[in-house]
Amino acid sequence: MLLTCPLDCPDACRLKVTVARGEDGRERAVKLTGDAAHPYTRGFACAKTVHYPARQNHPDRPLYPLRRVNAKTDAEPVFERVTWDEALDDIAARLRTLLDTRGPRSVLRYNYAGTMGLMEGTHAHALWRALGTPELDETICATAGTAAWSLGYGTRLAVDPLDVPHARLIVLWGINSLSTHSHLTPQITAARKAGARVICVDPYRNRTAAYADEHLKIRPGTDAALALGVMHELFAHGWTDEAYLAEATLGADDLRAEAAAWPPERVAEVTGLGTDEVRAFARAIGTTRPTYIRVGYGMTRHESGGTNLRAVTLIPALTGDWRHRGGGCVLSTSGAFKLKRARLGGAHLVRPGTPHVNMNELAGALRPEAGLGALMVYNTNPAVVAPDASRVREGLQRDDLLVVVLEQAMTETARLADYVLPATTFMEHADLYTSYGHHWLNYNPAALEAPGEARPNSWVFAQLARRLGVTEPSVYWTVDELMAELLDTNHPFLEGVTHERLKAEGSVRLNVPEGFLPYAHGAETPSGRVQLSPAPQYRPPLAELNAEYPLRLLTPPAHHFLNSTYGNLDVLNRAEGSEPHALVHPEDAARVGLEDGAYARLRSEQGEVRRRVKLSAGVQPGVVVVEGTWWGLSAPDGQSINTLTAQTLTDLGGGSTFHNTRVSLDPVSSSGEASRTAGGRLSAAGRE
Ligand SMILES: Nc1nc2c(c(=O)[nH]1)N[C@H]1C(S)=C(S)[C@@H](COP(=O)(O)OP(=O)(O)OC[C@H]3O[C@@H](n4cnc5c(=O)[nH]c(N)nc54)[C@H](O)[C@@H]3O)O[C@H]1N2
Ligand SMILES: Nc1nc2c(c(=O)[nH]1)N[C@H]1C(S)=C(S)[C@@H](COP(=O)(O)OP(=O)(O)OC[C@H]3O[C@@H](n4cnc5c(=O)[nH]c(N)nc54)[C@H](O)[C@@H]3O)O[C@H]1N2
Ligand code: SF4
Ligand SMILES: [Mo]
Repeated sequence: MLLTCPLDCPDACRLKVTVARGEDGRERAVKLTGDAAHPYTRGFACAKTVHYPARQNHPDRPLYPLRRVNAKTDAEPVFERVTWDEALDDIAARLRTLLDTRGPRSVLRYNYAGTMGLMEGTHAHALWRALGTPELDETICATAGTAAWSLGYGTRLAVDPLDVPHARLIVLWGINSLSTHSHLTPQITAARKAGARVICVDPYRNRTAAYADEHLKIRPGTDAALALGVMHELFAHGWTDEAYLAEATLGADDLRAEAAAWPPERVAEVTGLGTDEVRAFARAIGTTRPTYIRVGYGMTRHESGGTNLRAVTLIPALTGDWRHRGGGCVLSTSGAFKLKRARLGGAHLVRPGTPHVNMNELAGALRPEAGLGALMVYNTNPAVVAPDASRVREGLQRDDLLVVVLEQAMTETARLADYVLPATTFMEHADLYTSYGHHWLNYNPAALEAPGEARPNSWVFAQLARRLGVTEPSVYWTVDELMAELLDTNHPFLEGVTHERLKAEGSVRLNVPEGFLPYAHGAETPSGRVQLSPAPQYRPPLAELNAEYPLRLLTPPAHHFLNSTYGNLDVLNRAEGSEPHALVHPEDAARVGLEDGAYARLRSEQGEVRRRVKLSAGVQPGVVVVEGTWWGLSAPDGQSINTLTAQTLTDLGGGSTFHNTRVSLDPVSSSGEASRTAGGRLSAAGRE
């Protein structure tokens, strides 16, 4: 069968899933590859999702509603199996009491993009909005980038990824695309075969840097300086497209004035690059048409991350690359999915004055004085992925806080729950999927019977809604009703993209024109032009490095993980080196007497972890890289890397700053316990 991958990844692949009937008569997924007929998936699934069947059939997967019977502060959780009615009646009663006595402020939904499904992801919020609980600002990943993009361009539109082979220069800037957007690689390779050069801008030699023709090993957080330096050269050498600037932009003079202050020498000083490197980079961009710049979220995860990204994304407005097929800049294709979203997720139910909680500030929201009585967690694993994770865990452990976790896996968040409610996977529920890396809209039917008593989020929330007396109809919509609503639009991009076709074909290309040039004549901003002013300005990090914290920690995604989704699979943990490693430059290691393979203590203002050191000349001196949000259970000290990260927000969009932590590094005398294998251990009572 063919299904779309639901994970938080730009590729939204079409997957070919092979099923086999087990001895119990139930069909299970046994093998997974990519659909060879899909023009973007091109027959391969990534190194991680080929193992999805093992995750779905994992022996520790929760299959029945579970109630915690021991204290949440005990090291090993003990759960007992209860019926759905027992669980739902008790949860609904406790929510009712909180809503009546302490008001909707006392209940918080906490969710992210564990599934990108519009039904099981976004629309699941409708119940909470009908109840008037606080709005969760979903800022952990993309909002700094989104806010930055919208200042310049309005909606996030993008070059068609199938047009990348037209580009003659490809700049991969703050994106480890070979790992995190792997289906872009065949497109880049095609461009390269046709003569394109590939440059990667990243503080360390990741897989993408190793693949590229050139790697600019930039100092973290300094991209605005490099972008302004490129602009300096574009203006100075007359490499700007004056016709485009006049027709399609506003504020070029402002940008010209700011860029004038950034000659290559100054850029080199700030970014750590060589003056000649900066000059050559600017020349390449200035003199190669089309230039395609693919940005990721990496450079946004800093205090000035929004501005840094905005500076980079404005470069093609100067070169006029937006007029050339395959040229321009891409953050996300998501703006092309012009669905009717007014009632998606109950957006129309949000009342004025509803309090907001920024999801990056969960640790703060869980402090007793913040007044929360219940946390409803779905599609996310905050005990591992949220900043300041040890405080998040302390909060989840409060005995006066009801923690309900809807999950497919016995995650560390689930292990801290009062109730674990077993969730279905994308093969077991129907849903609709957009993409942020291509232009296909996708539909999955419920292809496999759910094991045990696993249920979709939408089923659980409809059951709770009934018990809470909610009458708002959108809370009870089926997938078909949601699809009908979303497709009820006359936007040309959705012309011919019908319910019937989605069900019959599974993946339907938006009606985006062939050779789409999204900003060739302007942008979807209030003025209709690309907005270049106010000119972005470089700001050094507020938290400067000092004697106590001399190093900057980056914590980017791992090749074999998808955030924490695969952290319980031994095969993928092994592929990543069996335990998390800290990549350290030999000079930094020598300074404190650390050798390759030794254990080190990394300490930040938030906490400390123990990690095995891997020496690497591919890292900037002064920078430490720990790839992957490993489960704490797989780390030598049981801690998530987010024990070190802070709730600090970005300049735009209230985003996360995961690559901006200052740390110290010291040897530890004992080697630490041997790495443990992840996989939540269920008590006997919890298992069938
Ligand atoms: N294999 C794999 N794929 C994934 C994921 C995964 O966990 N694993 N996660 C998915 C998700 S949710 C997302 S959001 C995307 C994220 O995918 P990306 O956008 O690729 O990841 P980022 O964390 O944003 O980091 C990208 C790169 O930015 C670099 N970087 C950090 N700071 C700076 C800086 O100041 N300047 C510059 N120029 N570069 C910097 C990092 O070193 C890193 O190599 O990937 C998705 N795909
Ligand atoms: N240090 C550091 N931390 C980071 C990052 C980083 O680069 N560095 N990256 C950040 C980024 S970009 C992101 S997007 C976040 C991601 O963090 P999360 O959104 O928490 O993503 P995952 O860790 O993949 O966990 C998703 C969970 O959702 C569950 N799930 C999936 N589908 C369903 C479903 O249908 N129903 C239910 N009930 N559950 C489901 C999965 O089983 C899984 O446990 O992490 C952030 N954290
Ligand atoms: S995680 Fe991304 S690359 Fe891997 S199968 Fe899913 S959509 Fe494709
Ligand atoms: Mo993300």
